[in-house]
Amino acid sequence: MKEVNVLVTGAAGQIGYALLTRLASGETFGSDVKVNLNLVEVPQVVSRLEGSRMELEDCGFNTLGTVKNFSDMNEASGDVDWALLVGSIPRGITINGKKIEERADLLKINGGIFTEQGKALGENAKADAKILVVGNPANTNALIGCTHGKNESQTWMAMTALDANRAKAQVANKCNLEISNIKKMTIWGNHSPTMYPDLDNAEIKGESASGWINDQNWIESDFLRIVQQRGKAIIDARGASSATSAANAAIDTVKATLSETPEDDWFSAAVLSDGSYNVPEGLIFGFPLKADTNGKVSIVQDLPISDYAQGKIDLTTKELLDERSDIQDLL
Ligand code: NAX
Repeated sequence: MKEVNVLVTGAAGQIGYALLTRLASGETFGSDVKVNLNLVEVPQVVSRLEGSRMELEDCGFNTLGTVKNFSDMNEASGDVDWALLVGSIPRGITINGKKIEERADLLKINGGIFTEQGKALGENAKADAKILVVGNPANTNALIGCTHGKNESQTWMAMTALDANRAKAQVANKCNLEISNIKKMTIWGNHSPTMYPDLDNAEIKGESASGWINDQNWIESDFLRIVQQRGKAIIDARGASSATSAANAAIDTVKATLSETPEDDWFSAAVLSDGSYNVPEGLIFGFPLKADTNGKVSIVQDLPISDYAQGKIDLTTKELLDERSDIQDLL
């Protein structure tokens, strides 16, 4: 049986809990691949992972390989094919008597974490490892990790698939269509309320989604607001942030790179900008992506961008440039 080594940080958190069974069950990597899991947590919490390990064992998956618990990223990173970096310090936590509310503080604290994690993965993970950052602020955390990874053959991504799935769901509701009819959804920019979900280049049954919907007022007001604020709406309703849907989006992103992307579709994640669409080089930016048969990820080129869309893309670009300047000393 083939094997895949998958590292998950924040594995005892709520997204981690929803993620592990889906990684181990055969659903993600296939029924002929054994999944070895390296679970990583902060030292105070690492003992809880033993409970997760026991539950995974009790699921009886044929595809479950080893499950190892770590609080040291260097030890956990050895020969890893995939790293899902879910753990981070949330807004509102109190550290050394100070409540962390400001974005700049949050960026700095998480920056320290991602510096170490990036180094560990760059040195120890496989040369073709893929790294998906879920922990917020995801794009800038990925930028820090990628910079310190110093390993150009590895692929760093920040997750925007949840935003893309949210956008597809809203369009499906609006048009009374099954979700599988909605393809080529792009989330441009940051995983934050400035993200831009693009309906001009998304397609419904091969036609531009914005043309099909034919209601620009809905697109520019309701649709944009609902997608951009969906995370907050879920917190307000559930009393906790998205977990099942976030884990699902991480699985979608992994799966999207495991085989060649179909001709009539693409997927959404944030990757290192190479200057495509005039996005400054070196930002981790949400783009439309395709994977080839070897799992190599590239940015879909030459999509038309309207003046309206460009204004939105400029806004999210500015936010990412501001975030980068807040953590410049960590790069
Ligand atoms: P939880 O607070 O339930 O779990 C986070 C876990 O990470 C905790 O168990 C904590 O001990 C661990 N952790 C913290 N620092 C760590 C480190 N240095 N190494 C290893 N583990 C560490 O949060 P959860 O709801 O699971 O969310 C995790 C992250 O995902 C948050 O940053 C959250 O903001 C982010 N999200 C990102 C989304 C995206 O689309 N990119 C959407 C969902 C989610 O909000």
